[in-house]
Amino acid sequence: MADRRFLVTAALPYSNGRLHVGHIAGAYLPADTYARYLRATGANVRFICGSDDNGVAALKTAREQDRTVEELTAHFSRSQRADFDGLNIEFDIYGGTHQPEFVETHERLSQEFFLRIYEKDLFTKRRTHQLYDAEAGQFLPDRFVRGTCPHCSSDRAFGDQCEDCGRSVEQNELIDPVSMMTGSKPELRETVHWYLRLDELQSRLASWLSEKRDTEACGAHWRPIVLNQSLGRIEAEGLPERAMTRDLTWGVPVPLDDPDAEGKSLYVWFDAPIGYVSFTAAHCEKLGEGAEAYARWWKDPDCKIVHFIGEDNIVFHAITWPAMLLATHDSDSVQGLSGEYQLPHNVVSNSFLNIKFPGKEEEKISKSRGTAVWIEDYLQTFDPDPLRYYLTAIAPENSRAAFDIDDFIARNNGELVNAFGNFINRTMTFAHKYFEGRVPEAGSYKDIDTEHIERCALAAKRTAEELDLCHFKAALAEVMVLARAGNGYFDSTKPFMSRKTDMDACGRAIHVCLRTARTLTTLIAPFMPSTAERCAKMLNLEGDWRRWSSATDDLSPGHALGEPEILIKKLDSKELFAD
Ligand code: B3M
Ligand code: ZN
Repeated sequence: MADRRFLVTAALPYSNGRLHVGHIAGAYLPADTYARYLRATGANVRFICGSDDNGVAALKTAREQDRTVEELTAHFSRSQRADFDGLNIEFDIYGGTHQPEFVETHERLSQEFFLRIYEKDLFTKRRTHQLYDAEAGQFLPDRFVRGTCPHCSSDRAFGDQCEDCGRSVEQNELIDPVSMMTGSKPELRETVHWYLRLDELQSRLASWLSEKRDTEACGAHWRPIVLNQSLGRIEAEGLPERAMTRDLTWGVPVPLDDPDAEGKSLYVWFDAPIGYVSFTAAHCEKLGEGAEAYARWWKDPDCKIVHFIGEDNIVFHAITWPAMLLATHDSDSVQGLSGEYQLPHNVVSNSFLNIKFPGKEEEKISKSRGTAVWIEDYLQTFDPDPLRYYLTAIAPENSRAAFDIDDFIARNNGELVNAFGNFINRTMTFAHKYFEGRVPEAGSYKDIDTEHIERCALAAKRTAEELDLCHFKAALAEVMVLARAGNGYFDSTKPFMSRKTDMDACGRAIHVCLRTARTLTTLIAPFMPSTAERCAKMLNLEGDWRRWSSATDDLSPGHALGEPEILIKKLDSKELFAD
């Protein structure tokens, strides 16, 4: 098979807080599931993530918590990484745009990127007026200023975006702006910034995005929410120039030999996506390939780049970032020629996740109101897989969904324990009890057996088709259909009866059940990796059992099985919120 290559990324979390279930459902879990699946199909995959350390978010939290921004971001970059580890979200590299190990390569690549666009004449230098806090002696970019939203009149709007309606806001449009530094009323002062000529790039972007409406032609399924938001934005308002620099000293310094560039950094949304590139470079370096080997992943049309993000990041990944990539091209080719930065093959976005506590109404996840389930807390009591299962089963793929605590417990104890766990356990215990822990002979299959074996193959095929389209929820449902079919087969063939009257029939049924368990092991692996490992151990599978094409392999009669153990435990909701 030709070398199929994929570069998979998950949005870089701001390193100024902890991670909750909404973050995981939004970008990280689907990305991990996808990377695991691609690997199982034999593809060559790099899975990249790391912390977004620059910009105002971290600076503001550091001020509030009276810590240095370096210390704060190092702390959260580490703790978020531990959360991912605990959930078996396995990146090839976890970088950090301002972490000591990565900052040098990151700054170099970000500055090269900026200069490349500068040379292409796609920045406009502009003298503008921006909000300035005279008491603090500094400009107030982005979230350093708060006010009333010009679109929806909410008072939870900041200098970049409104928390309530989600629309982007220019700081000069804010009504009654207040400085987040001192609480004072800011004044307007003159400053200079570099604006990306999105207007110049707009028509190429629009035609590139429009092609994505045709799944057949572009070979990827772009979710409607991504296309509607990005194309909708272009069609409704056109693309104005956007400032890509800020009056801040925390970040990547603007690499221009110009007195106006002094004390300025690149806008965090300019350098953050370049983090995907610089962490790829750091990984190549780590492997001894040299940093420049990143080009093999980023500038080669044979490698497919897939970004996983949450809905609030759509415009940045489907418009601004592709615009930046296009802006570096020599050619007019929309996708980019070999040797030029490739545009994403897909941008996969989920909607937000709400939360529903027992006895309460569904509500938004909010840090300040304490309505979140933190990963750190969850992992203190539970295994990662029940959460991975639930967040995929309810994935907010096309609309909002809610993490409902009662439903989480009910689905674990109902679907996972009853359908999946029960099937594996009854099969394993039966084989141990009546076949000395070995795979019995199949003899010759009857119709019911052949039909069931065909169902296993069909499940493998359907699950793969859904995963190829990034329909994770539907893919997991296919796996569960097979688990239920396994129980149905067990019930209909009644090995518990035939063992008294017809040992051949009994052996055949258990053989087919063990084969089904073998298939389920491979199919569940991208979703629930540690459960799959335990299944593989119980079945005593050797070799690359995660390989998708091996899912329907038969088991040899006489093959010795491992020790049976309870695969999935029942959960009690009290454990989750015993505070
Ligand atoms: N840190 C925003 C966020 O966490 C941002 C993502 C960057 S991806 C390049 O919502
Ligand atoms: Zn608003």
